[in-house]
Amino acid sequence: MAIVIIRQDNKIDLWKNALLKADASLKVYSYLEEHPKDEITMAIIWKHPNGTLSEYPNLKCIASAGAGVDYIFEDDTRPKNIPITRIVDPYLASDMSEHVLAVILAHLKNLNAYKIKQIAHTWEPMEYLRIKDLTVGILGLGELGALSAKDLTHHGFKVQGWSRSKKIINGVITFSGQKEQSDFLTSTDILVCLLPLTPATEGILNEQLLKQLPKNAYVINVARGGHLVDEDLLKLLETGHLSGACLDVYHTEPLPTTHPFWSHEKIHMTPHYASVSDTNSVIPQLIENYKRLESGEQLHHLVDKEKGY
Ligand code: NDP
Ligand code: OXD
Repeated sequence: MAIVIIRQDNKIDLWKNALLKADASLKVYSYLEEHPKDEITMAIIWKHPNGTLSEYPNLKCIASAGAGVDYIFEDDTRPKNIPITRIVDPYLASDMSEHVLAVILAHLKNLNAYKIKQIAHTWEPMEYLRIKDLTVGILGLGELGALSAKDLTHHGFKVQGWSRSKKIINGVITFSGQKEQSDFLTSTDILVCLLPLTPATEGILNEQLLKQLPKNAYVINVARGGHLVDEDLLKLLETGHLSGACLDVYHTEPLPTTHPFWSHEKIHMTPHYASVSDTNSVIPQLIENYKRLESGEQLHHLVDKEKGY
């Protein structure tokens, strides 16, 4: 049994060292080094090159190193009959919650608009918004969305959320399914997308949905670029229906330098770094699953392949 790490950023050594530090007896390889492919039973991956997963004849589990698994389903050459797991981690959830709070407060206090004015040497006070007057609506009440929702209530926001199945979260008004979507949208001033990207949610942030938000609503997409129809966002910012947006994720990452989002005054961008798996925190769950693979026990944090998340 052995583990291969497959990712295209510069973090392979970080992950390999963290695994070995946690358990020196593990056999861990980078997919870029010489390694015995028939010994690999677990692949710990993040945005792997398509095709690489099919090189391991005895692979028993695909473990996403992040919460999202959309990129795995996009690879049609992946082995389809083995389990996929994902990361569920308290820091991943609290880092996201802190990011969402920071973005919302920056919006309320016009911090990004002031930065633009500062660069132009313009002294121009702007009206600000108050927490007590605003309802934040969160699309997706899973591991990340539910914590964000709870945390925002502690700061005094009115909070509501929408998910596939009905949820009960203290202090949060919950909506579920297509039938309740409109009621959720029409009463949401700040919309936060924390849905997984699946065929059912692709392009969900489109004109038809965003137009149901009240005028001057603000949109935060921290889920996946594929949720947003870029042209529809630009159009609704242009018409003034939306007051602004903060985006962490994009159709193509890094976002091509020619994309209109880069220079849009009402769009605040971050580079897909709202919340990132902390190796020290998530390695124990990966090793636990690796041991479970060996003993044939049920794995933790399994992805439902039917639902795609
Ligand atoms: P979960 O799987 O725990 O939660 C997903 C939520 O979305 C659930 O409440 C689910 O409903 C709901 N949902 C899924 N499909 C639908 C649908 N068709 N209609 C309505 N609701 C739906 O995911 P996480 O909270 O762990 O993560 C969410 C996403 O956040 C990830 O998939 C990833 O893309 C993104 N992410 C982004 C990061 C960043 O840095 N920008 C970092 C980490 C994650 P139900 O509960 O009923 O199943
Ligand atoms: C994730 C991410 O899904 O970083 O974990 O986007």
